[in-house]
Amino acid sequence: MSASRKLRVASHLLRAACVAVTCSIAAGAVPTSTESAGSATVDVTGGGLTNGPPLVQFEDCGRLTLGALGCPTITLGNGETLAIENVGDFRIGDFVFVRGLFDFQSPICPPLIAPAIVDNTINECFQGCGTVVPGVLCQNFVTDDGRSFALEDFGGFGNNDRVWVKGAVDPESDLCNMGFAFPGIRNNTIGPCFEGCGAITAGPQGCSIFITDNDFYFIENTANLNPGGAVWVQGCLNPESRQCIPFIGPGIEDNVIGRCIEACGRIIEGPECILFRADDSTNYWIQNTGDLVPGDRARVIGGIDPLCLAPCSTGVPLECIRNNRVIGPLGDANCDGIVSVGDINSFVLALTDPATFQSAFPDCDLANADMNCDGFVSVSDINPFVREIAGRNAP
Ligand SMILES: [Ca+2]
Ligand SMILES: [Ca+2]
Repeated sequence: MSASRKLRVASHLLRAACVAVTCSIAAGAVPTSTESAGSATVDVTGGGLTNGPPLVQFEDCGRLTLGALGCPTITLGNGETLAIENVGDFRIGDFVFVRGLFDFQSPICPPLIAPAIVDNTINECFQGCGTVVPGVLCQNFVTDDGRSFALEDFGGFGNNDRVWVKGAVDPESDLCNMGFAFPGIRNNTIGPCFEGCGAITAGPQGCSIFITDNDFYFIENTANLNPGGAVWVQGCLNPESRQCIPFIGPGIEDNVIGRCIEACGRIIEGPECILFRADDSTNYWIQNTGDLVPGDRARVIGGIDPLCLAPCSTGVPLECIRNNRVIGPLGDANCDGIVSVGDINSFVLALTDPATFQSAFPDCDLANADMNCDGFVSVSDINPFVREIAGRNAP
């Protein structure tokens, strides 16, 4: 293995260790340069790697993929792929939690002698944000998709905390401690949930920085998305992240990353759930619909979750918009929740005198009157407004 490859692998182990330590235990815990890993210990910064390093414990989530030589591999969030010994009943494309031994020089994918995960267990992976709730039988973690799990480690988080969790799904766990099986997540890490849109930019030491309207963070996974473009990120917020040594600062770790979306369209009734049909005719599953109902025209601002498979059978795979806010219904210029002839006067006011509009309707978003979704309220919104009023109030 080349020196640079060793360094990259070592840095991955270090980051993985940081996540396990600081995103599962109270903020401020100090990871040392020598991380204990199961019964083995590896010096991840010193010369330990060059003299026949011991096998170290490895656990992480990734996508099952097929390597160049036909060997099963796991592709991690940072794009690194590793050969893997046991895949169980899982198939290529599944998102799995792998726990095993990291062998720097494994022969499991001949003729290569390469880093691999051996002697591993494999489970479905859950990775994402949700909320801690007081369950009937035991404290629960409810995912944004509405699934309930007991957790092996709640990390001191309590009711209504918004948390990020990653771990191995056990459909019939005993984590509820009530003498019967309950879905659980084992070997989990947990931390505050970060989610939002921003931009990636180059930081010091080759690190990447994620910039939002208010703040900036070191960020672990940038995928191959172009710097500067608007991206959506969901991950574990570590207030004292050490992913960009020697700096210590707020960092988003173990994150997923996708496109940001801001689009206008209509809320529609899908076969099994409510969908958002953007003006370019693309349908999306949408996490938050606010008070909107099918038929409403709206502006949606959120992120495309690259890991989401829409829980809504439409015959075609749907992308999911998460962590979104909605503005609308568009045309509801007096903000009484419905689009009607009663909105005509307030629409004219929004068009002609925005300041007076805002003082007359302090809780109303001026964007409700931006019918053509160009970011401004102008005369070009008049025709679409009239059409919306006529269309929504047709007999
Ligand atoms: Ca109205
Ligand atoms: Ca407009």
